Amino acid sequence: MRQPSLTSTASYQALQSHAKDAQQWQMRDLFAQDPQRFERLSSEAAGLFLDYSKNRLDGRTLALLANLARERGVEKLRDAMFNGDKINLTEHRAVLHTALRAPKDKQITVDGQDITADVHSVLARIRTFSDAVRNGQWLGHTGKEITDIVNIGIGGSDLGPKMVCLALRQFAHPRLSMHFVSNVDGHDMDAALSRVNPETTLFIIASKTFTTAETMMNANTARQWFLKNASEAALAKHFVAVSTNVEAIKKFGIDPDNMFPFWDWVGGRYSVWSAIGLPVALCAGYGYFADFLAGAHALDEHFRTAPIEENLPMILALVGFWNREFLGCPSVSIAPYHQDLNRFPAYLQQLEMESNGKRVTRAGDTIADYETCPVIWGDVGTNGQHAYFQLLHQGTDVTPMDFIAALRPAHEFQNHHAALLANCFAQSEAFMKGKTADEVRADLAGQDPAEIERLVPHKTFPGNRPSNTILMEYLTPATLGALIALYEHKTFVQGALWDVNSFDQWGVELGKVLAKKIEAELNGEAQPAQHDGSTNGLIARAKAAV
Ligand code: G6Q
Repeated sequence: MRQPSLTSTASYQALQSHAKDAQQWQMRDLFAQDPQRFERLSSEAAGLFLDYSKNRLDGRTLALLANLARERGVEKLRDAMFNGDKINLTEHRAVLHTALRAPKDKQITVDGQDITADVHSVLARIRTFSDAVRNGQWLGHTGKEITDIVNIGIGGSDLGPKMVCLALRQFAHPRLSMHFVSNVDGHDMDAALSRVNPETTLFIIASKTFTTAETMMNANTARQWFLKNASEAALAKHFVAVSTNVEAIKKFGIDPDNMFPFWDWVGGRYSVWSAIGLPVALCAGYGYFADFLAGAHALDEHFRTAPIEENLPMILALVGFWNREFLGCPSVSIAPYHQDLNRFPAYLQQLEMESNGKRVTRAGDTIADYETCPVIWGDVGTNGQHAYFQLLHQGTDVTPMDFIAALRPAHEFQNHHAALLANCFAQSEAFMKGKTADEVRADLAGQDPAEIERLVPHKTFPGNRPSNTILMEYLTPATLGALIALYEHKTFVQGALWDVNSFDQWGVELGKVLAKKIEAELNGEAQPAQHDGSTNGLIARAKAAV
């Protein structure tokens, strides 16, 4: 169905004229004028608190943005997603990662099939298997307990479980070390294999399609490495698969009893809640995996039922949309002030950029008069402060920030935690307030006046730079589940506003096809094809180096 173009809608145009005023606003003034601003522009759900008061907007901006969301049918599309309608229009698929975390009694059907029953039957298998590995009942082929788990997968079959296992480090089983091999670069596999013993290692081959080139190459290498000192019969104790493709896993030599299925209505980057999350259940235990799902479900229920103005994912999406469309911000930086969330920015990079990095509408029209997904990037605080925060404070682009922190630590070094939170809050304050030329002059008072004037422009901070702060009490499986679901739904809402299909990723295909051709040429299995001059030259240099 073809929607009227975004920019032609009445609410978009109302926002455009409102933005002419808002672009002149100084956040310092907005805070001075409204002592209740923090209370007014903050909201809470599912164990997460969102402060969005340090943005260049006011109540009217939000009301206009909420009108736009209504006019663009965001709530209708949300309901269609939860309902299992095939909203992934280019792949004719339902989008039901929310069903993976729904309770047993929730009836959801796809093509007449009760998928909640399917989901819970796989969860029961995950529970039995992860319990057996963790409590030492599942043994390697020489009778030893498993000590190392190597997950082989890439993209959505890697980033989620890796990020979550790291984030839940404090809940990890003391005997089990987790390894993640994703890159086709042999150094990745080499590093993992050099740290593990085949007798005590369990490999998880995680691939929805079981055809992904990198994963297949890594899986075959792991299999050959394992078979150097073991028979084919021993594979059953050391190789399991997570996939939708039972035929391919049989061909690879994995017993279908060792396969944990999922379904085509789970997108790769939304799959950590499915059997792709098996490493999480192994590492943290099934109970915590269930808490992780429950945390996400709590956020789902909030997203499904709360009015737009109080709805965390809606607000986060609308504020981001405002910054992108009307304040012209080309990127968003994610700053978790929690070391265990150090892979969270990379996870969000895939989630948001693969979902909404699109340039045609759902009906296939080229988007010419508005911007879509900004670049998502970042790293943990306080590290980033000593690296790229310079640009964020004084560079020519304005980059909105998302600060994420837990109010209480899971360690006993209270002084570290106070220092961490102080830095987190100080940064958002500094981005918002900046430092005026007069404040710099006051700081330098007493020095040579000419030297002061020379330094003033360098030491001035423009401020007025937007940020959100997301707080939780502790980083637990449940709050982590809610946090990821918050960003999933933010991504959904923005995709709906931009009218793009957030659930396909055709843009990754071209490079895959070309790489296959070039690989054959590098291996001497195909005649050199006619590439452009640069590509020909690079191939020739690589061949000469062999
Ligand atoms: C995610 C993408 C992509 C995918 C990988 C791995 O949404 O589709 O990152 O997860 O390409 O695919 P397989 O799981 O099929 O190996």
